[in-house]
Order: sequence, then C-alpha cells, then structure tokens
Amino acid sequence: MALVEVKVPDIGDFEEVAVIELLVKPGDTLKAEQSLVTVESDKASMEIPSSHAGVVKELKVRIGDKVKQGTVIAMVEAEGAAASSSPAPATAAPSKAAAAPAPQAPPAPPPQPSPGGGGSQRIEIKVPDIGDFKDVAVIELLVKPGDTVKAEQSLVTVESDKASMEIPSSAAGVVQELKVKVGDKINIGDLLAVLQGQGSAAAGPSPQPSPPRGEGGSPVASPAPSPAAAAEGRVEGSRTPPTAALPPHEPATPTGTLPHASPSVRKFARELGVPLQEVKGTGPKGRITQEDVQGFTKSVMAGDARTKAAAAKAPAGGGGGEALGLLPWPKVDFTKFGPVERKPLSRIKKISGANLHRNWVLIPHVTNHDDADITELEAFRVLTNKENEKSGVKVTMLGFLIKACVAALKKFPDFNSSLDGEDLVVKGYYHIGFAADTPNGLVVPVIRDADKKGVLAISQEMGELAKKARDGKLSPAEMSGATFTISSLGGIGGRYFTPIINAPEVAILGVCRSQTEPVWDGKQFQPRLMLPLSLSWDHRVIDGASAARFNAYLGQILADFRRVLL
Ligand code: CAO
Repeated sequence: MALVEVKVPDIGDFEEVAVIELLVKPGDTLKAEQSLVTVESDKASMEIPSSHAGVVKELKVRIGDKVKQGTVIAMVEAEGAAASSSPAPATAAPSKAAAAPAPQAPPAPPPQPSPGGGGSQRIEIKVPDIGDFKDVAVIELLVKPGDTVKAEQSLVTVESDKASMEIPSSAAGVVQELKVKVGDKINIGDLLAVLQGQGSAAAGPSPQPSPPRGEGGSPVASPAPSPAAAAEGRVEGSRTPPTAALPPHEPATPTGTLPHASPSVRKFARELGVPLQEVKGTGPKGRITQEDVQGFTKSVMAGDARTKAAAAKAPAGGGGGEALGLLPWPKVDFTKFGPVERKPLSRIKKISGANLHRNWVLIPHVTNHDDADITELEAFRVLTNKENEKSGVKVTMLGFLIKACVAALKKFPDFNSSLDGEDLVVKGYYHIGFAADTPNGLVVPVIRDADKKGVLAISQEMGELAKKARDGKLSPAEMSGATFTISSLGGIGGRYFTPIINAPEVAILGVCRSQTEPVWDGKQFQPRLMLPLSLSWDHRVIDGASAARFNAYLGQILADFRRVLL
C-alpha cells in the first residue's frame, strides 16, 4: 500500500475548469478508472477518473474549485502499489477516460462551402476531431432548420459514458438541414448540418475552440455564494434584496448524483435559478432537456409547484412545515371573531424572518445565563461620558461589551469560528455585529476589526451605524463578515432571553438591563450593579463547559476591565 496523488490528466487547452460534483468521499474504496469528480466548462463536462484502485484518504478539491492539468484531486491509498519511500507519481497514469476528449468544444473543422457562390453559400458542418471517441451518441439537438446560428454556437450534444460535449458550428448561417437525429452515433468527419452561409465570411478560417468563459468557471450545483453574495441574500438563485438583516448562511455542499443534463441545459437552468435536481427529466434515460427546465419554470411561476428552497423559506403563516412532516399551518378566518387589519411584512422582516427561522431550525442552540458585576465599569462609563461631553460621543455599556467580547473570543477562539462541513473555520479577525432595532425590523451592522479599536472609537462607529440602520441606509458590506454578534436589550429592559445565533457564526451574546442587586460578599450583602448575560451557542461546535467558562471570563473582564490589557 502506498499513498498516491491522483491528479487531473491532460484536459486539453483549457486553463481551468470548475469542479461541479464530487463522486467519492474519504473512506470510499475505488476501482481503477472509477470517476472521482465531474468538471465542466461552458461547452462540455467530463468525469475525472482515478488512476489507481484503492481507498480515498483525502479529497483535495471542493465543488466550485477550478482545476487544471496536474491539480491534485485526491490522495488514494493505492492497492497493490508497493509501499516505498518513493514519492507518489506526479500525474495520474493515463487512463482510458483520461484520454477522452477534453472538456471543451472540439475545434470545428473549416466549413465547406459548396461551389456556386453568390451572396450566400451552402456550408457543410462536419464533426470535428473529438479525440478517441468513436460512435458517440447524439443526445440532444440544440438547433432546428430555419434557426440562425452564430459561429461557435452549439449544434448538438453528444455523450459517452464519461463525458458530454456540445459540438459547435464552425460558421454562421441559417440551418437548412440537420443531418443527424437524437440517438444517432457519430464519428469524426460525419456530416452534421448544412447551413446557408452569409457571403464569404462563412467560408472564413475555422474558429478556435472557445475558452471557458466566466460562466463556465462557475460551479453548477447550487454554488456556495461568496460571503458578499451571502450578505446580500443572493443565495440559490434567489433575487433577495441586498439588505439582508441577518446574512444567510451558505447552502450546504450538494450531495447525491448530478442531474443528467447537458452543459448548456445546466447553464440555462443556472441562469434561471432553477434547481436542476428538482426537475424531472423527460429525455432518454431521464435526461433533463431545455423544455423540462422551461416547464419547471412555468409551473413555479404559475404557482403549481415551488422549489424546495422556496418551501423551506416560506414564512410560518404561509405553511412550509409540511417539509418537516409537521401539521399544516392553521388557516383561520379571523374576521369571524372580530375586526382585523392585514399588513404586509416589511422587506427586512421577511428577510430576517427567513434567516432566523433557518438558523433556529438548523442550529442546535443552548443558552447559558449569567450575571456580571459592572458596578465599577458603570462608574467609569459615567465618568468617561462626563469627560467627553464636548466630543459628542456617548459611550454605552455596549461599547465596553464589544471590547470585552473580543478579549473573550481571543481566549476561546472556537467562539470566533464557523462550521464548514466537517471543518471548523477559526477566524483570525474580530468583526462584531450588533443587533439594531429599526422601524422596519432588525438589522445587524458590523464593527470591523474591533480588536484594533478603542471603546470611544467603537462607540462612535456604533452610533453612526445605528443611525444609518434606522434611516435604512446600511450597505450590504456594513452588515457582512461578522464573527460574533451581540444583541443588547439593555436600553429597553428585561432580564434574560434566548438570542438566535446569526449563522454562520456559532455564538451570540444577549444582554439585558442592568440593575442593582444585593450580592453577598461573604460577610454581608452589598449593593452591586449586575448585568444579565445570555449566551446562545451552537452545540455542534461548543460544549456547555466552554460556554460557562466564556461567560465567567466575560464576567471577570466586565468586573475589572483592566483584564482586557492582560
Ligand atoms: N443596562 C442598563 N442601561 C442600559 C444598558 C444596560 N445593559 N444598555 C444601555 N443602557 C442605557 C444606555 O446607557 C442609555 O441610557 P441613557 O439614555 O440614560 O443614556 C439607554 O439605555 C439607551 O441606550 P441605547 O439603546 O440607545 O444604546 P445602546 O448602545 O445600548 O444600544 C442599539 C444601541 C442600536 C444596539 C440599540 O438602540 C438597539 O437597537 N437595541 C435593540 C437590539 C435588539 O432589538 N435586540 C433584539 C434582537 S433579537 O430580536
């Protein structure tokens, strides 16, 4: 047994193609030639096979990663390979599938104008060099007679067992005749179509294979949005407005089999935001066609169907519990009992509601309640405000809490992290979100790099952000990137509550109104100003003991703020 690196074989001229599906996971036993991942450009997709039989030890790529020849896909403990200190082979041994055509539009041969010229010409479009493939099946016709095509526009899709690709037209013109039909087996040189070309341009040099455009580089299967996109609520093709109150978490890495569809259909679905895995394919072997995607879109638009994402996002009042096997939401005619007024939810409430609901359902929350003695800190805060009266910057307890939380996050770094599959991403920066109540609902502006700012600077920034929030002027960037959030109801009242974690963060601190309480000092009761703390944490990442330690440490800092300096 030896650990070998399985790398991307020669995939032709392409610089980079996107990984759109992982077909194996660590621990899987592989046969040689078994496909590891699917990659896709804008014109073709193919599976990358393993050069060795053995056991997958580690996958080195994720969905959305760009790979090229030589990129290591996986570490495989290869069967039969003698254990030795020699390094793993530099490239995957050439395999049958690896020798298959690269995931790219094959170079189109020069169009063949027939004699007789004039203003327009008859041009024969033939199957270009498609590598070692023989007798590949036509699975889709992408144009029909009468269509006007541009040079490089795909005419048909062909498929082998490891790859599918679109065959482009080498010339522009009007399709006169298609010489193949679905199910036909084709080979290099076969006549594909006859075009009526426009003047001499049609007989120009053969176009080069088109390189993958930006689109081709995008992952196909529900790509995880960038943090910025997530902050803007742009998830799973939704057009959520860019003022998400609570940034939605990236969707989970899709699992399961990639829907059977050609690259162009996948691209089409991607453009419409259609989740292909929910579309029923009516083509041969259940292949999803363009018509299937259109049909799905129409039924969603007509309200006859809805995507799983939409079902999951549906507000409680509109149902959605069915997906969890719960009773449908009760439908009541309230007017039977008295007068009512129907008010649409604000845009912010709709967005924050969907995010809060998702976080509440998906995160196993636990909340620890504690009290911090802030008697001395409050005296210092009052003094600070007196001294800074002229500056116009008012310091509230929240400014000190942000600073104190940064110290606690530094001591307990798991609280400053996010879950990503089976990894914990621990952040080396401290951006603290604070929940702000606005006339339109809850938003969470973010103080960036709070570790590098003093309490006065934090308080000033908080004041500016809170004003922007109330005026509805916060930008998505000002609400994104938080590593931990504080929700303070101190100005309002209450004792304790259970704040909902702002995914993908793993903890949130709720704070209520401080009050003077009798505290036993060992000899007698002393009047002390006590601040109620409620820390909610994700039990997948944090355990109860750590949470108790976090709160206790926070309490120590608030009781004696000099500890922040330690
Ligand atoms: N205990 C006692 N008094 C407190 C306090 C506390 N923990 N926190 C604040 N106060 C006092 C302040 O000192 C201030 O007193 P003065 O008016 O006498 O100066 C007053 O309460 C109002 O403070 P504030 O709320 O304006 O300022 P803040 O820095 O504490 O909070 C902000 C700013 C934007 C976070 C807050 O206005 C807000 O929107 N809070 C609501 C957050 C929320 O809705 N959370 C729930 C989320 S879950 O649904």
